[in-house]
Amino acid sequence: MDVAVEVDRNGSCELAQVGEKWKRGEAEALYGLPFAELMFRAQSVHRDNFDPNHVETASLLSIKTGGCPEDCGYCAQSAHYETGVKASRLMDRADVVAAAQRAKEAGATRFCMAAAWRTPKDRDLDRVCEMVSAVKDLGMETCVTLGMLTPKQAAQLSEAGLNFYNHNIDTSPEFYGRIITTRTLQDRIDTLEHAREAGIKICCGGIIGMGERVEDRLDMLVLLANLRKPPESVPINLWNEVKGVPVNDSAERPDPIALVRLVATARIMMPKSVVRLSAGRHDMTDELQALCFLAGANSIFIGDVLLTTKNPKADRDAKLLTRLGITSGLA
Ligand code: SAM
Ligand code: DTB
Ligand code: SF4
Repeated sequence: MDVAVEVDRNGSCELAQVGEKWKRGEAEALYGLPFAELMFRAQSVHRDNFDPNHVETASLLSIKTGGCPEDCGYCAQSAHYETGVKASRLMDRADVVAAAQRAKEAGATRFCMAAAWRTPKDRDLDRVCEMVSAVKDLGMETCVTLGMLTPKQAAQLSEAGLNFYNHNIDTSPEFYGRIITTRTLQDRIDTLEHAREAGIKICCGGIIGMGERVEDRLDMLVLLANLRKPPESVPINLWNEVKGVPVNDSAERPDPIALVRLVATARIMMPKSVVRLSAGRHDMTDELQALCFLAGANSIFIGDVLLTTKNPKADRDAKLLTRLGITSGLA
């Protein structure tokens, strides 16, 4: 699938794609509704498609940290920036399986293994496939995020039993070039297609709080919703501050209500997708997270760390979900 960005005379950006379903104007109209109206619509869609009192719990493990050749301007693991993150080698399978077992005991139903690669080497992919099969044997859903994939690599992961591939578009087509120069948005769409073709479910979303405009956030949702099939999982990450990366120069904390509006808009535009309130929860109040769940977010990462940055402690998450009467792997 090709993604073409056309910016018309009014400055609006249209994504020309096969089977285009959503236009930016429609996303803007939803996003700009009076808050109560937007929330009512989002909750109605949520109830029609999910149990509104349930949140999915996933756990992350960085199986290969740092030293990444890509220049993603938000990331602690890029070799282009001095962030203080030490590069490490691919973990041993036994250590990964032990971490997955601990995550399962802590209440995670999905285990996501992340590697700071541009694209996996064949030898490394063989090892990751063994990890996927072993984690699956624990009875957990499996997800990996390894950078760009060829169709053959995607097929190999599928053969190993992989459930989800995480590969984010990160931001709008217009803002993308300000954040990453070492691979294109089209490269990312191609990888998503390879994973889909191989029968793997897609986990794809992005980040807010990198200096982008609200229009960029909406264009990101438009692109996701217009994919041949919207991603089964949509992670919405609030940029977690990392010292030493270029995003620091333009990052401004988004208005919390803007985050809730974006989650609600995502819920309406992608009714059947699980929307994950992903990075950034550590610095969110309980009240903001509760509003995001009301707006239709129905997945979180649990565990004290994400990849290199902080996540809320398990007891804080368990207490919050209990206070809200939300069922999850935690309670
Ligand atoms: N290297 C692989 C890739 O980029 O395809 C996988 C790992 S990468 C860390 C996965 C995603 O985490 C990124 O696409 C980005 O959306 C998100 N991410 C990375 N650093 C972040 C940060 N500081 N705050 C919020 N989200 C972040
Ligand atoms: C996603 O969208 N968020 C996760 C997961 N996919 C791999 C990663 C968040 C990383 C936050 C920054 C860090 O801890 O380094
Ligand atoms: Fe590398 Fe992924 Fe970080 Fe980009 S986001 S620098 S590809 S680890």
